[in-house]
Amino acid sequence: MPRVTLGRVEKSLVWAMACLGLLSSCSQSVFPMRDPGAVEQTKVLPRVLPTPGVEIRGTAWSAAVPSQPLDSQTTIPWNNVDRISAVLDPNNATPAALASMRAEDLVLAHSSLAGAVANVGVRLVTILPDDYRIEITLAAPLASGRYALALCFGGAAPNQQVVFAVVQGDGNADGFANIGDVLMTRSLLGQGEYDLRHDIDGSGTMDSSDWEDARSEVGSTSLTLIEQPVPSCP
Ligand SMILES: [Ca+2]
Ligand SMILES: [Ca+2]
Repeated sequence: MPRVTLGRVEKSLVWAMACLGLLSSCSQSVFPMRDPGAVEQTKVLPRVLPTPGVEIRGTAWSAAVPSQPLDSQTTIPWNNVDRISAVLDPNNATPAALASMRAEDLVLAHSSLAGAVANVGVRLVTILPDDYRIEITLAAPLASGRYALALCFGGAAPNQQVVFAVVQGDGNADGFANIGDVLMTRSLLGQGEYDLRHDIDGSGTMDSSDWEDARSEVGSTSLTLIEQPVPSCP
């Protein structure tokens, strides 16, 4: 039997006939219909990207000192950190969803060295939807203790928490602020070397005020003794 080959015109006619006879399937293949229920099922809650994740800095820091990544394994040694920024996963939040965020959707809870948990006062929340970035300016610098930054989106419990610790003056990152930090700061000063972790005020230079700041923090408690704060959503 001779093989029949369809030309472009014939193929178009066959396609048109198929569409007329099976209108619903044709329209769905050409113009996929969106199931309203499917939109709800795929709705996901915002979460912080692992990289760059959360960054911190002090508004009094030198502009030459870059924001520092928040590493939950390492203490924050600076004594004037009052800004936290986070980049959210674009796969979990649309710019429109971010634009509708409220300041109450972000909660920062603090567990003090004595173990008391309280929400931290926030002065300003800036949301940059196109960059998926949220920026929190605190009412006061972070005191020593453990913190949990929580994202709250309509639920009683946070949908994500980022936990971190502050031990002001802990330049050598061992979890304690003690004489070892003071001696190392003094040694660096003597050698004319700069280390951001020992630049306790983030001024971009090391001088006697950093040494004094480290000395004033001697005796802070190890954070392993502090309970993790549990933020409550509004
Ligand atoms: Ca230390
Ligand atoms: Ca300094």
